Amino acid sequence: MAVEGMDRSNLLPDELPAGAEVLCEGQAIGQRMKVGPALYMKEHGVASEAEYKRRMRAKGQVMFHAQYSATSWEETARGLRYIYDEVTSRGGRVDRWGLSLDRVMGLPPEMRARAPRETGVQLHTHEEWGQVGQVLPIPIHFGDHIVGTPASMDNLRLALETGGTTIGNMAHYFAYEYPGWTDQVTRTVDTVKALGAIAALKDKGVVIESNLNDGLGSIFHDVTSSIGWAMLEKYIIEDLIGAELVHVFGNVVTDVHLRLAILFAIDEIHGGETAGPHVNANSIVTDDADRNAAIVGSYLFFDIVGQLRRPTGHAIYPLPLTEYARVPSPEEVVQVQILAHQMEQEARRAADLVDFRPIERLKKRLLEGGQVFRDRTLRELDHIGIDTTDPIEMLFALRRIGAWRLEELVGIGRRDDDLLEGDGLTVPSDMFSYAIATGEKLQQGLRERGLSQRLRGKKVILASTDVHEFGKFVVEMVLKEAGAQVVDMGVSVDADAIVKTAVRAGVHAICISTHNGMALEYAGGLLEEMKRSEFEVPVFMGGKLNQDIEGKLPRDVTTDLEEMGITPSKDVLFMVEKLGGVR
Ligand code: B12
Repeated sequence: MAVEGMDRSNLLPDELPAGAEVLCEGQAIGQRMKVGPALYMKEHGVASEAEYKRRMRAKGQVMFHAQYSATSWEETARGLRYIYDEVTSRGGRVDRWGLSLDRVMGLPPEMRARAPRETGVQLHTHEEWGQVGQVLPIPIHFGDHIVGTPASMDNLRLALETGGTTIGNMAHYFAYEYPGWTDQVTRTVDTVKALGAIAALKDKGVVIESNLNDGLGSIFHDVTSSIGWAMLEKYIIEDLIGAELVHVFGNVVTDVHLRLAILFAIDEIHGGETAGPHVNANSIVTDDADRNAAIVGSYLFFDIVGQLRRPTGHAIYPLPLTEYARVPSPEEVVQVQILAHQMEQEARRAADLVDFRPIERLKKRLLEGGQVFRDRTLRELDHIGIDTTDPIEMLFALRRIGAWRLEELVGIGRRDDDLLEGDGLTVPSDMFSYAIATGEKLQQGLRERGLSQRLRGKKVILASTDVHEFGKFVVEMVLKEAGAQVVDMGVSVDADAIVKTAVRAGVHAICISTHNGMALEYAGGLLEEMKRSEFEVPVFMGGKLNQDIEGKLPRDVTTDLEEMGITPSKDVLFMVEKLGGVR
C-alpha cells in the first residue's frame, strides 16, 4: 500500500554513496582503533563490558546502573566518586554508570560553542575524555550523542580510547536533531562508517546500543510497533552491517507487566545471547517525591524479579525521586541506589509469588505484532524502490519517513489485512495514553471555564526546543479545542526557523515547549531573532523552565523570562486565557 508523497525520489537524495563502500571504509578504520584500557578492565581482568556482564550474569548477580552528570566534567567526576564510595560503604553496589552528554557534544567541536547549552556534561579536552574511563572501577555506558550524530567518528574514537565498549545511541540517529546542523547525508554516511568500525571491533566486545524509548520507539503509539522497530534495527545493524546491537528500554513504560514482557521479548529478539545494557527507569512519575518512592519501589521490585527469572544481563536503573523536577544531585542518586539494593533482598524473598503466565502471553503478542511490523516495513520499502540491503538507504529512508508515518503505514492497529487480525492486538504505549488523558482533562477544564473556541481566528506557532514532544502534544490538543489554528513546527526546532515561519505565516503568538535546561539561552536567541526581523508577538514558554549553569544543578528561570517579556507558564489554560485577550 503506497502512501501519497512517499516514494524513492522524495525519500532519498540523489547523491547518496553506496552503503557497502562506506562500510568497508569504516571497518578499515575500526581495525586501527584502540579500545581502552579503562580502570574496570584492569581491575576485573576483562576486555569489555559485555565480558564483565556475562561473568556477573553467570554468577547470578543482579546488576545496578547509576546515571549522573553535572555540566562540567570536574563536577561530574566528583559526584560520581561520591556516589560510588557512598553506595559501596553502605553495603550497596553500582555495577555500571552512564554518562549523559550535552546534546551539543553530537556536533563537531568547532560548532559546539555557538549552540545553546543544555542539560548534560560537555567534555572539552582529550584529558577529560581520558579521565572518563579512569574515574570509577566499573564499566561506562556511552548512552548519548556518540554514534548517530554529526560527530559520530570523532566521538566513537574518543569513547573507545577511554575504554567505553557499550556505545550509543542508534535511536538518536532517527529522532534527534543537532542545533544548526542540516546536512543529513554527511551525518548518515558518518553513522554507517562508525557502525562499520564497531563491526570490526565485535570480537573485542564492542557493541552498539539503541534506546527503544529514546527515539522513534518512544513516539509509536503501539508497543508492538516498538518491538517491530527493535527487530528492524537488528536487521540493519546485525544482518546488513555485521555489528552487535543491544537494546535499552523502559523510560516511558509504567506498567510492570509491560516492562517484563518487553524485556523478555527483547531477549528473544537477541536470541538470549547478548548481555543487555540496562533497563531504564520508569520516569513517568508525579511531582511529589514521596509518592514517587512507591512508583520507583514497584518497578524496581518487578525489574529485579525479571532478572532473577530471566537474567538478560540488563542492569537495573533506580530513578532518583526528584526526576520530575530536574537532574538529580549525587545525594539523591545515592538515596535511591540504597533503596534498590534493599529491594533486591525483598525481591529475592518474594520472587516465587509472581505468576509469569500473563507476561509470557503479552510477550508473545508483542513478538507476533512486531514481526508483522518488521516484515511489512521491509516489504513497503522494497515496493517503493528502496534497496533494503543497503544500510545507508535504509537509515536515510526510515529517518525521513518518521515514526508516525511508519506506524500509520505498517502498524498492526491500522491495518489488519494479513497475518494477524488487527482487533485487540495493539498494546497502547503508556506515555501516549498518559498524554492523551492529560490533554483530555485539560480540554474538559477549558470547557468548564467557558474557554472553548476562545481562540477562534488566532494563528499560533507551536514548537519544542528539543526531543520532548508530549508536552507539545498536550498543548496542541488544548489549543485546537480552544479553536486556534496551530502551526506545528515539530521538535528540536532552532529559534531562527521559528521566527522565519512566524513572519511568513503572520501568527498572533509563539508557544514554545522546552525541557532541556536551556530555557533562558533559547529565549534570548529567539527574542534577538524577533528583534532583527522587527516582528513582535507574545511569546509563551512552558515545560521545564530552567537553565543549566556551568557546574551546578539547573536553576529555575521563570522570573528571568518574565523580565525579558516572555510569559512563562506550565499552565496551558492560563495561556489560553491570556492569549484570548491578545488582538
Ligand atoms: C519522557 C521524557 C523523555 C523522553 C521524551 C520522549 C518524547 N518523544 O517526547 C526521552 C527519553 C526521549 C527523553 C530524552 C531526554 N531527556 Co527527558 N524526560 C522525559 C520525562 C520523563 C517526561 C516528560 C514528559 O513528556 N512529560 C509529559 C508531558 C505531558 O508533561 P510536560 O512535558 O511537563 O508538559 C506539561 C506542562 O509542562 C505544560 N507544558 C509543556 N510545554 C508547554 C508549553 C507551553 C507554552 C505551555 C503554556 C505549557 C507547556 O503542559 C503539559 C501538560 O500539563 C521528564 C521527567 C518528568 N517526569 O517530567 C524527563 C526530563 C524532562 N528529561 C530530561 C533530560 C535531561 C533529557 C535528555 C537531555 C537526557 C540526555 N542527556 O539525553 C534527553 C533529551 C535530549 C534532546 N535532544 O532533547 C530532564 C530535564 C532536566 C532539566 N531541564 O532539569 C528531565 C526533567 C528528567 C530529569 N530529571 O533529568 N526524555
